[in-house]
Amino acid sequence: MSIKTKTLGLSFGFLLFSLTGLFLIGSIGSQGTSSNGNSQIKVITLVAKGMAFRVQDSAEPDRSTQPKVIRESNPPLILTPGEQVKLIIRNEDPGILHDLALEGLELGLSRPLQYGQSDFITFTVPTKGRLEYFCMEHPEMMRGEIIIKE
Ligand SMILES: [Cu+2]
Repeated sequence: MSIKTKTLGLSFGFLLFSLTGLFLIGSIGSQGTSSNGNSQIKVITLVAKGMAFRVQDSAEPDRSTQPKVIRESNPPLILTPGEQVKLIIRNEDPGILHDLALEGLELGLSRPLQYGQSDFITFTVPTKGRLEYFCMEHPEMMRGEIIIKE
């Protein structure tokens, strides 16, 4: 067994490892929409933190990586008419209950979330009307606009 063969084996292993890495990065990049039969669902993750909603830019909550959170409080969500949306909420406020509801669609979680818990609501964006997302526990502080735009 020569040293050369061993090095070759190592390089091959490294190549495989790199390819796997690239594949994983590719999967993460496409997380924003997931296919469900013949329809596309847009996934948006809201994090309740510091008595406000923030948008997490990766689709699914993933505790293994540091989530990248957009700092803006209660940012407007821009959605397309007819689009199917999965709105995930995760409570990251220790000791405070939060939940999520949609004004204009009369839709909401059936129970508030404890710290660390998450849940979601799914809905189809109406073609017209006015929507707002809000926390039923703190409807004044935690409320954001949903802009419906073609
Ligand atoms: Cu709240």
